[in-house]
Amino acid sequence: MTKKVHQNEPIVTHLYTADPSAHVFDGKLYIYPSHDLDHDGPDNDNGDQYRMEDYHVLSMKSIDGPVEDHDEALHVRDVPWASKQMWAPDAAYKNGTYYFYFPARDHDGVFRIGVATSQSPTGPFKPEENYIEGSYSIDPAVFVDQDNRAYCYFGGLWGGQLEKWQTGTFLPHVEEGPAIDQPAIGPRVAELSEDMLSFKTEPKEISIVDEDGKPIVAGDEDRRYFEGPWIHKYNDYYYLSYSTGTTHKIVYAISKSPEGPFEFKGTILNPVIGWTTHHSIVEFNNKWYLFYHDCSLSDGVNHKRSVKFTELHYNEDGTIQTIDPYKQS
Ligand code: FUB
Repeated sequence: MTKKVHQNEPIVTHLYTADPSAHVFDGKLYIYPSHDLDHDGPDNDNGDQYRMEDYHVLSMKSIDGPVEDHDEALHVRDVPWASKQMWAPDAAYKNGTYYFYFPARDHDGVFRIGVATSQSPTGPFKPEENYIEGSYSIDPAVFVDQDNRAYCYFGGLWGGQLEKWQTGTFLPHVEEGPAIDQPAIGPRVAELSEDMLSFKTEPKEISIVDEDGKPIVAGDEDRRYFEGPWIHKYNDYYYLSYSTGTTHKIVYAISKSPEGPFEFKGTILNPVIGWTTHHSIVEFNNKWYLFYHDCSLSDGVNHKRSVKFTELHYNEDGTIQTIDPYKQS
C-alpha cells in the first residue's frame, strides 16, 4: 500500500507504470496500467523497448490515496495466443463480470487484442483461448454506453501496426501512411457482442474532421490520430481523445454519435517528459480527472514511465481547458 498521493506526482514508485485506464466501479477508483520493465535494451520507432509481460491493477478509495497494488492480474505466459509486449490495456464491467482488454503480439508478431474475465475488478483475469476475431493493432478502449451497448476503440501507428491494415488485410511490409495532404488514418471502432467477448460488427475507421467538416490530413501532426484512444461522455456528447504521437499531445474531438464523425476541438495535455503520452478521463466524486504518464521518475527513459493524475476542467461551452503537466494549478 503506497502512502498519500498528490496531483502531478507518480501514484506509485515501486513499479514503472504507464497507459493508465481509470474507472470507477462500486464507488472505488481502479487504474489499469501497463507495467513497464526496467531494462537497458535499445529504444526504436518500432517500440521494441516496451517489453511488458504482465499487468497489475491499482486502486484508490479516495483521490489522495493511498494506492493499493493488487499484484499480478494477468501474465503473458498464461495467454495461449500471445507471445510478447502486453501494451496499453482497458477494463469494463457488464453483466456482473469484469472484462480486461489488452493488446499483445501473437505468435506471428502481429498485434491483436485479447479479453480476459474475472468476478473481481482486481483480477486475476482468465484469458480467452484466442484473441478477439477481427481485432488488430493496439490500445483497446472499451466504452459501455447508457443504453448498455459497448464499443471497442483501438489502433496505433508505427509499432502499433495500423499502417499495415490500410487495405483491411495485414500487409507486413507497409510502413507508410497516406500522403500528407490526404485524410489521416483514423482509429477503429467495433461494437462488442452482448457477452463482451467478440466483435458484433466489423471494425470501422473513425473520421476526425475540422470545424468545416474536412478530414484532418496525415501531415497535420498536431491534430491527426496516432494512438491511445479514450471515449467519455459529457453533456450528451461523446469525447474521443487520443495521442498525436510525433507531436506528443493529448487532443480531443467530439460527436453526437459514438461512431463519429468527430469534430476536432483542441489540446487537453501539453507534451510530457518522454516520447509517449497516453491518458484516460474519469469522473470520481463529482470531479473530473485526467490520468496520464510521464518519464520524470526515470529522468526521461522512454520505457520507464509513471502514472500520474490531475484534475480536468470544462469550460461552460463544453470545451476542455488545456493542462500544462508541469504547472501546478
Ligand atoms: O505502452 C506501450 C505503448 O506506448 C502503448 O500501447 C502506446 O499507447 C504508448 O503509450
